[in-house]
Amino acid sequence: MKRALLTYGSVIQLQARQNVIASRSKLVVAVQATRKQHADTAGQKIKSPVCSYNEWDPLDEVIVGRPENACVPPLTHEVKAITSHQQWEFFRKFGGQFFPQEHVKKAVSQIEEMCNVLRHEGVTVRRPDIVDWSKTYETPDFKSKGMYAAMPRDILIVIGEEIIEAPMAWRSRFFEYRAYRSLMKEYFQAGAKWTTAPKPLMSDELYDQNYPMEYVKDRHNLASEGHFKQCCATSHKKKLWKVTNLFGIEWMARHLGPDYNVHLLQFKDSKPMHIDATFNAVGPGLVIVNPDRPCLQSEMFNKAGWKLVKAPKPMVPDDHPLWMSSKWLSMNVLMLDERRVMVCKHEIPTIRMFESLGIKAIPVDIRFANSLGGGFHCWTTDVRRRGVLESYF
Ligand code: DAV
Repeated sequence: MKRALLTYGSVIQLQARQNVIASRSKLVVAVQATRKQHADTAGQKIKSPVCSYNEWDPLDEVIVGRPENACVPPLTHEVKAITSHQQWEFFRKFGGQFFPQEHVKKAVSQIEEMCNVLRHEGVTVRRPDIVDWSKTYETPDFKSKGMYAAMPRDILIVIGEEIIEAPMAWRSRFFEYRAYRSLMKEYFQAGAKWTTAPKPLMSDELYDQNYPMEYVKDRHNLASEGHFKQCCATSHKKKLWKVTNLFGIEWMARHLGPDYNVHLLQFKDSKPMHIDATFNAVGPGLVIVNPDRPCLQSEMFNKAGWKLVKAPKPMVPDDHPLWMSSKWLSMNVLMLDERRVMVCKHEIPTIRMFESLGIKAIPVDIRFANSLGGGFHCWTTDVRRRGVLESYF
């Protein structure tokens, strides 16, 4: 029987020109699918340890990233395109070196505590391997070092019984998959379907060196002139994440096949990065939206009876370092099921919003970990949620 499902997806993040696929875990994809079980070579049904159809069914198993050995990315073109100008001095000074050690130590203990809370809530927690990210590496196309295995949501997505590994959009993240190899092999051997999407070469030609980095106004002009730059880029009209390109989306759509519909969502945002501090689907028919980044496809959701709830303003103090994100990590939450949400304990307005929706807040503090560029959603990848395919549109 054919059913439809809305899963959020790690779709395709890109950073480069049309002939590149780079992917990341954060686009909302609406999919229609027939649930299939994979058969082993003897034709017997085997159950996959990896299985998820949305982001709110009861969470059984999750991968939580690691701050250990995190290295500051060198200030390359693609990094400039999505980081705030105020941070560039930091990247210039520390690019290629470890993030400030005292800060990382605090992030490590906050993430350990987050793992403990998840376990206490009945979730199995898995971690990537510890890797030395300070090593310089070279491919025939570029040389880099870095960066970390802190944000598994950027690199891994589960759709049905398949786990898909995305190529990364930054050169400093090219070899990030190495931290997840042991886990991937284990899931594969236990019956998961495991796919790695094609990696871009990431040579200089891949990047649009003329993309206007300096002024947000220039980017707005680009949009109103109707230009559409794929590199580092996006316009007001077509928001692809700076880390998402059409080539990658096409790859994902074809890979998933005719049973799935992939919807492209567009947002007004001059600094687009990942979707989950912009638009976060937290329940069947419920999405938390960033009031500063309106979605151009809201109508599609309204028509289908979805409720779009505006996230309250974040409470992060101005002097707290956020090297690779905005303060909107406040809405970057993790659903443990439809009625429980892991949320920052300092974000009282966000906690109240969830409570008013009948969702119990599990407050945790990962502010030091936030500095590395993500909230609870970014720091995790859902491996297994108990649920079935449903139709939401
Ligand atoms: O502020 O929109 C969100 C998540 C980055 N991993 C932002 C960034």
